[in-house]
Amino acid sequence: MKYTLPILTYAFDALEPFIDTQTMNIHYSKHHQAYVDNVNAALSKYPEVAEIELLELLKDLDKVPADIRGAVRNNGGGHINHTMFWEVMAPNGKKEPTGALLSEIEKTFGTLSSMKEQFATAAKTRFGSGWAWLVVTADNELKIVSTANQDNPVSEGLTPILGLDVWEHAYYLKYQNRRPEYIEQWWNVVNWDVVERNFEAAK
Ligand code: MN3
Repeated sequence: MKYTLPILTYAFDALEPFIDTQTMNIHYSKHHQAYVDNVNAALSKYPEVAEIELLELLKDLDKVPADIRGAVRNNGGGHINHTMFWEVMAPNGKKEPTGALLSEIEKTFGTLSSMKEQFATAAKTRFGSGWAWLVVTADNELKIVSTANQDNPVSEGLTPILGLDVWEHAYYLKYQNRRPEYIEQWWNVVNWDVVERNFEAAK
């Protein structure tokens, strides 16, 4: 058992009313746990590959034997993606970016609200299951991208600093088919302290 669920620093009901208790509970205890269990099971077949950090494997999936590559991509990605997702949310986090990150957002997108709008568009238009991301490129620039399934931007040479899960399991119990409303409400629980820290680490 190499990988385990990360410790949640807040209770399942802490993000109410924006993210409901039941969704948090099932999402963390069932969905994320399944990604952890499945990536551990896949990697157990290749102890020498299991020695390599998951993030390094996702950066270069060719390092992963073909018969477990899909399992590592999907479940390893699921583990890494959800770990970031829990971290970038908090009940009483910093509500807006400031400092270097805000400057960079304004330089790239004009305004914070224009960045949020572009991010929301990426999240809304991701067909089926996937994620929207704010990433830092290899040229140290901010960019908004979306990925399918549990793909992580590191596989494309990008460093994510903020990620939003738009799989239906992330919002359906509360928002049903209203993904745009979920996206809009989600900004209320984003913890910009952590996004700023991710930005500093990515540069
Ligand atoms: Mn999810």
